[in-house]
Amino acid sequence: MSAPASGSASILQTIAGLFHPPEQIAGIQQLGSGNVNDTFLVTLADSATRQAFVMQRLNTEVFEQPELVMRNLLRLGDHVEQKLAAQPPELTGRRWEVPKVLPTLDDDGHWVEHQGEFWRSISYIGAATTSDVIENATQARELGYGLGMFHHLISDLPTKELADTLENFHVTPAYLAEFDAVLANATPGTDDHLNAAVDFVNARREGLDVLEKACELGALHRRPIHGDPKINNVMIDEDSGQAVGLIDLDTVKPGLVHYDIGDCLRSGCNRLGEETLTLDQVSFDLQLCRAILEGYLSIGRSFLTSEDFHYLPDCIRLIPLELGLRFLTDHLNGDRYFRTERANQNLDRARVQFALTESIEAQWPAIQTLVSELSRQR
Ligand code: GN1
Ligand code: MG
Repeated sequence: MSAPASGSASILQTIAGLFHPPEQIAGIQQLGSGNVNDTFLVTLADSATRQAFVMQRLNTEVFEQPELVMRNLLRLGDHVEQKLAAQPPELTGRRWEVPKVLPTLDDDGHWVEHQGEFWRSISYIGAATTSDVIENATQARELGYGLGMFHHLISDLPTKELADTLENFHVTPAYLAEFDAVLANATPGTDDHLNAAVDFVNARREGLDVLEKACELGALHRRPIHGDPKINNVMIDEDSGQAVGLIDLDTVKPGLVHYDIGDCLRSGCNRLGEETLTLDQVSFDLQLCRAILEGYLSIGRSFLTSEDFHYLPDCIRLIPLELGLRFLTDHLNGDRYFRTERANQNLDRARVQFALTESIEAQWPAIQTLVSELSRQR
């Protein structure tokens, strides 16, 4: 198929037509609110088999080796498909779906490189939705359950079979080093919010290596993880309200389950969501935290060690602090990593994560009590 003359709509049509017969494509629209890749929903006129699929342009500035991302996705898909075929008892009476990589029409490949862009398609999970902001404790429990089930299903996928597609992802000391390098080159700011955010990080340099150190000491071990299990990556069945699967699998790679648990909690326990501008009202909701952890542990209890429990409070504090640091660094660096729609958006996002971190610090004894109470229920 030849390249389109011009215009993004025709490019979308062209690319979609490489994954599905063009005459059956009814529409293409933007999907979701991701900060890194571009995602589109392709609806089909022919409803006999699939009604829609998801098409994505991978951000190759972030994922420098997209072929490895695809290899991981395919490996993960095979593994989980086999597990599901054996009908795991934990899923009895539950729906569980895994987004599948779709082949291209012509040569049975799984992606398209077009004018320097990398495109792939995956199956669409119907009758399920995601939300950017938590709605209630039932949803929180399902969020936790979804992550626990995801971890369970990939727990026996050998890490050596997954490529490291994003070096130092969630390695907080590496983000701190990047922050320092960017800050050293930044012109001194006169913005009070920016200066306060920099001060916030400077006051918290100690202990940012807590999880990596635990890993070096052998207390924690790398396993396959999702990498990005925030609230809008957990699909909830429209009828039952149950979690039916995790999407956005590009960051599946070896890591610590603590990165995932911390990320799920920082996202699920912030009732205002990560784009809020009412900073003074941002707080970490401990009731939601309990609900998410209970949901997670209904599955995760079987594979978490007492060392894993020991480091749970640390990851609850570390991951929002780390994300704030990542947003702040990107702001100082000219917004090259996280997509923005307005000036100072990454600074504001950083401030939200720092407000969440502060709220976590203020509730530290209660968080420790909660985790030790939950760990005793083993
Ligand atoms: C990015 O693209 P998206 O929205 O799924 C980021 C995550 C952050 C998240 C914050 C590969 O995820 O680590 O937690 O933004 N993904 C990557 O919204 O860096
Ligand atoms: Mg993502």
